[in-house]
Amino acid sequence: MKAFSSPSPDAHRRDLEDWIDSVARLTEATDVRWCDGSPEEWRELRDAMLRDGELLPLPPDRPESYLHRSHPNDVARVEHLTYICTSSRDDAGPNNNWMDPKEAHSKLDGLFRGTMRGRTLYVVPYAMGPLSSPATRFGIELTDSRYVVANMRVMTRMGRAARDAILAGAPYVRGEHALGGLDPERRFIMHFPRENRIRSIGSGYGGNALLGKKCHALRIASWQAREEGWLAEHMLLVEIRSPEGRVDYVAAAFPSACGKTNLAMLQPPVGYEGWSVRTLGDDIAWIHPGADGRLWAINPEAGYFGVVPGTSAKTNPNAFRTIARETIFTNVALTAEGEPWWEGLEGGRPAVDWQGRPYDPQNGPAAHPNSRFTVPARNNPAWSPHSDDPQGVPLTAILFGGRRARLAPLVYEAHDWVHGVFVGASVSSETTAAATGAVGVVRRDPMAMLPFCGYHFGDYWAHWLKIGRALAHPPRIFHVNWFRQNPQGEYLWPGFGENLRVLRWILDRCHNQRTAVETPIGKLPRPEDLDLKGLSVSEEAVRELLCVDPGLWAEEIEDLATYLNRYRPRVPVELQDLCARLSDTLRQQARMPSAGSRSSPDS
Ligand code: OXD
Ligand code: MN
Repeated sequence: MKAFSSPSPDAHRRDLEDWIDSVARLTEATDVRWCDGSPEEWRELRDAMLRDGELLPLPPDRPESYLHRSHPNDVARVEHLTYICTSSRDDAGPNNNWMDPKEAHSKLDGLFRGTMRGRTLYVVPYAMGPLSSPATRFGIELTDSRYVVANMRVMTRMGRAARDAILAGAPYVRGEHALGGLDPERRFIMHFPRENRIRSIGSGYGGNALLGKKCHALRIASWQAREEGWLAEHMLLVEIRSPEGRVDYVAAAFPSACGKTNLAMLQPPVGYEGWSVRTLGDDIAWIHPGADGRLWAINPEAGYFGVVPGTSAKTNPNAFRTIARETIFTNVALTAEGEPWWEGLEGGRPAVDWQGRPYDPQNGPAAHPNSRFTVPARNNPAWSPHSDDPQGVPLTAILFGGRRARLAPLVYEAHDWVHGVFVGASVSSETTAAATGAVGVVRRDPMAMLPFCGYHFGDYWAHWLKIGRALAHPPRIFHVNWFRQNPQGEYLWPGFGENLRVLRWILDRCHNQRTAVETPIGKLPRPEDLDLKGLSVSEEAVRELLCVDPGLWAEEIEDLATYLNRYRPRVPVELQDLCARLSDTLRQQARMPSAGSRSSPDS
């Protein structure tokens, strides 16, 4: 790896150089290396990591794949140590931890000081989005972690082209990352939206350390998006082609562990052979109003950083094939033959757990439940070439969803954009104790953005409303729940590939080809509106899946109103009014005597 020649003396370059110099001086880095993203650079980096045990080789049947083991105290995002630093606390909102920027910088200066003594500071220029897209944004991450460089190389368009664009004057986000001994007491992930700057110390884990992802593409980008009139969302992006050749693009936001990757990589079920479902993105979508009055979306990322456990040829064949090569596994177990192993994988047995200890079930799962794969998106057999379209793809529908055992029906459609924003604001998910089937705690996670929105949620919802008001052809908004259970705690819907049946109804609705039934919470299909051919779901289960219980919903809306009140006075009045009206209607319905106390669309 060689350093690039020194930049020409214009102000932009000087600024950039001064910044890198100041970080190198503060951290006392021994040397500074620009990354160019070339194969030679990767080989050199990889060989050095293999030499030092930072990467472990995997058998040759997994070409170009490696295992990395994190420090056991550093295996997940740390929401309680993640801050938005704005001069006014109100701008960050109750949905974020806040620190005054001056105080934050002085704390971080102390923590960064001397952390790279004897170490190399890597300069990682990257693009979020296809290089030729007007929606694309740039960043530079400074880091002393080779694992971060290796991951950024996969997750972003990293290297020479991004560097050239930045040197030519493109604005960029400044990211500073130091491992800092991985001390949880000295760990902070801080965002300075007014400075386009991120400073992260004390963690080498994905979302804390790969600054292009959650930090840049969601927290900083959501702030920029509000100022510039677009949306930076925690959404998958998927292309669906019907046998008649109709092509639709759908964006969907679900909280963690609700099947975003599975939906993005959906394999059409038996009977849907003429359909094609292709992936554009599994985690983040940047969405812009187009001149044609529609919303257009790009996936700013170039790779997947997905949860490994549960991935199998049965649950997600596309993901399974995607990670067969060129994959960095983080914190999975190994078999006696040295093959990667995780819970949910069919076949094989763990011999060594994710910490490198002989496997002992007493120590918990063999693979860490948050173990990850990092892999280029292009490895996905269902990768959509439209992922590289500079203008993005036009959205037919936006989906919100969560994991609700008893409450939300399989699918419902928002009445209009404002109601859709309300539906997004109501996103929530339950934890379930799988062994007992007991229903757990509800976590409210509006638009699945709770850990990722870089500003006050009240302002965020107002921004969503404003975007919608300007659209001549807004996508329709739906809510889905693949996780509805019967009173015995059994799932009523098979999920996975069969979800295409629900998407089919959704898309037909968008093309005005299906009717729906009005309920207070939105429009629902009748059982006969869903294509259930060849599916062994009982009529009773379907009725249950499409049932809206006004009593439960009245309680839900009350709980939601209490939650929204936390964001007053910035909650848009439209949402408050909607909440109040819906609450009245549901309460009235819930008080109706016997027969009317449960309303389902076919009753
Ligand atoms: C992720 C997350 O890792 O949302 O994508 O937690
Ligand atoms: Mn995510």
